[in-house]
Amino acid sequence: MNQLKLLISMVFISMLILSTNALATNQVVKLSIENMTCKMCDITVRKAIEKVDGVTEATVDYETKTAQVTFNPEKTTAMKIEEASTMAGYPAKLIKE
Ligand SMILES: [Cu+2]
Repeated sequence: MNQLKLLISMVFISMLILSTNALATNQVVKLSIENMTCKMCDITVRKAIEKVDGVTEATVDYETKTAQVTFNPEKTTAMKIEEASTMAGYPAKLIKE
């Protein structure tokens, strides 16, 4: 009986690991964005970030001067996303959490 329980929990744990790995293909980072002076700026920043190959989702918040970006770490890096925003005129910095 105990062995059965052990087996079930092992199967459960391996399933959990597999599903975590599937989710881990995408990474989410938060960036602080400088130079945004009006509501139009967040659209410009979002478009610049979305152009980066590997970015799947970007939301830019003008009020808090931050961006939340979801990307595939196999295709791009947080640094490239920072660069894209910076090149568009809005210096971005990764917020470490
Ligand atoms: Cu603006």
